[in-house]
Amino acid sequence: MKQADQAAQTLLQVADLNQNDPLLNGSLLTFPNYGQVVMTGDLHGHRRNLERLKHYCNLGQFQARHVILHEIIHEEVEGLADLDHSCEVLLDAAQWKLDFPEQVHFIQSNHELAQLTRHDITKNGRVVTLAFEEGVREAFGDGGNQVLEAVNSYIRSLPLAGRTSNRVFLSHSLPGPRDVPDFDPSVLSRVPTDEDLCDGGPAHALVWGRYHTADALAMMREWLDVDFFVCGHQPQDTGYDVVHDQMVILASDHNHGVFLSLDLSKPATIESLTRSIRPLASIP
Ligand SMILES: [Mn+2]
Repeated sequence: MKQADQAAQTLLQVADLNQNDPLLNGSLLTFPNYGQVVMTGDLHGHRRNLERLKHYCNLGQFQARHVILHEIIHEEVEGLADLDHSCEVLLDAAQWKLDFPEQVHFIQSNHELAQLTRHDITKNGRVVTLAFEEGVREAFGDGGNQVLEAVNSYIRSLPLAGRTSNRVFLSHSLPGPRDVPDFDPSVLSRVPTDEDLCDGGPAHALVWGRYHTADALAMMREWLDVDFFVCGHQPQDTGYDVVHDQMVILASDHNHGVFLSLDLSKPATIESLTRSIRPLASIP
């Protein structure tokens, strides 16, 4: 089979698995009261950290362990002329999902959403959505567009968030303080529409928000009926931050990156969440 056919087929299979995830209700993954969820921060094409996660999770051995990945694409490259190879990391993660469909989960992020809606994001002087497309065309030649279309199907299939039975909400981000009063939490109980996903829609707000205030988090806690949030999105040079004792922000896209292994069978506290954070560099 042609390399592009194979890549597209993998992504389409994963899109189908995402939409038919037994844990999915609407656009929310609901985790049981046993086992663990390994929550990550943004990955941004960090191949080595994905390898470390696979090594740590050891999903074949630990069948009650889940892992959530998000913002896998749009690699931070050294020079302006360097290619973005993050599609290879996405394909690697997709293969992990095919190997362990009930344990590997993906959720929506603003970079993936921007790739789908062709909303330009500029980082360090380059438009990352275009750099991604260029990287895919370079890797797959004439099959580039076929792979990009499959990437879009994958992105469209992504759940918006996860919720655990011990009352932790897992998402790429949360609506920013200005968007919280108008946020429509019922978006989590449906498959997001185009309107939900575009600027001004609740799914868009959920993955783009920054600088959360204590009041905004308190409101979200009440609406979502949760106690704590674990997210990525806001860069963390030292790996993580704790905001207003309610929200943990993780980064998994550099050498000081971390992940959080959440025990689903015990009540979660901000202390237990913080204690469960591990540096990726400690994993072989
Ligand atoms: Mn982000």
